Amino acid sequence: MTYTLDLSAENPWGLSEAQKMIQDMVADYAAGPVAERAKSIDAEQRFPTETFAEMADMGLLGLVIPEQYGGGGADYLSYCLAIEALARVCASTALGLAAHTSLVCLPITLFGNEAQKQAYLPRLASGEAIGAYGLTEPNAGSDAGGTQTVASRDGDHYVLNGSKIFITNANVAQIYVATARTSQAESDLKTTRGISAFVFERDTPGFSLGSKDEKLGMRGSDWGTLNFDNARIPAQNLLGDEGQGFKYFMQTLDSGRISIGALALGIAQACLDASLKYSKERQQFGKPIAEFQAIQFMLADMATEIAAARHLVYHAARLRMAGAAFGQAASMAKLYASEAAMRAATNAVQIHGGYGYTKDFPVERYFRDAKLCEIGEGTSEIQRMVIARGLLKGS
Ligand code: COS
Repeated sequence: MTYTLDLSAENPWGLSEAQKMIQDMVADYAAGPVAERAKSIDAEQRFPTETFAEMADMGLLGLVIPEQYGGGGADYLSYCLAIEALARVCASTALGLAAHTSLVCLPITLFGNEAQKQAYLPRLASGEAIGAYGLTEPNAGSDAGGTQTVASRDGDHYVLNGSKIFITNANVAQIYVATARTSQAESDLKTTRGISAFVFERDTPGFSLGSKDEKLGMRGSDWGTLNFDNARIPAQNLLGDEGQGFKYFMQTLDSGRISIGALALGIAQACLDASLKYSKERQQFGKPIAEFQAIQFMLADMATEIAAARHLVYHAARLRMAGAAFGQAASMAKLYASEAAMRAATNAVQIHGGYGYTKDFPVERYFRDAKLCEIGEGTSEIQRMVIARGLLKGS
């Protein structure tokens, strides 16, 4: 597939009519109820169920799911634009939608069989079910291949034992995808080959939810622990082929990282918006602080880094849409955008001074939320590893 960019003053990012429509629709919606709830869901560490019901009605929960399974069939850049627009107002809401979409809807679409797609995608698209993705374990974080959750075959079931931690949407989901080791062969234990992926429901016998941690940021997004205590998952719920789960999950993360880049971009933009407004209003030494070069340089750096991050994020999405290799571009987009968001948030708090350190202004929330982008779906160090490995392989 090829695409032509139609750049103009009104459309500097070369978005299609459909992409602009989705961007505008989500931005309009986000400016209303999502903005109103952002502060309180953060303070109360509450998942905004009502926002997800509204987003389901708008078709946002199934945006990239193919139309034949009840979704919107939108392209990947449209989805990233939606995440960016939400994150500009409430990063927690954007994170919940991103985990549902790129980490659950996508792997079922890409690796599920027809029966699985029909069973799960329409429910995920309509909002009847929210999705959660279980990869991280107490001893398998950056080393995702260190998975210790075990799945033993027992007749027409797999019996799972182990746990997954730091799982976004854990307590609000009805449909989960997770990895477990199906091979205990000595040769497989040291590799990623014995790992398989499963899709299953919340009411699976032996499956339960564990503790909910107190978080620094992204407090309006749910996260928790998945426990498997002889959990019986029907063999037909194996996602794709046995032993291929690690690769499926890595491919899933390649896509997901673009949307985390978009999320970081939204936070960075919110930092710039707030800093511009505040620096024009705040008077010190007889004039607005925006007239001081020290502040102007911070604003200029933010704007420049946001533009660079936007190029990287949109380009990675477009590579994915074009069917080209995009893993390295996704890691670059995620790495740069999340670090740019953290720098923008640090400067936004600095520009706001003492007020920026209080809960009266939103920049302290942006600061706490931005940090997650440097950690979730692969730390900055993991992104650098992926990029460097690609370089050394010559891609
Ligand atoms: N797409 C498809 N296949 C991939 C892949 C990708 N992006 N990345 C790796 N693979 C394949 C490799 O080709 C290799 O296949 P073979 O066994 O056939 O040779 C296999 O998977 C193992 O790859 P590798 O040896 O590179 O695995 P490592 O254990 O070294 O791990 C990293 C690679 C570090 C990149 C991976 O563990 C990772 O991304 N970790 C971070 C996990 C993460 O993001 N966690 C966040 C929580 S999830 S929200």
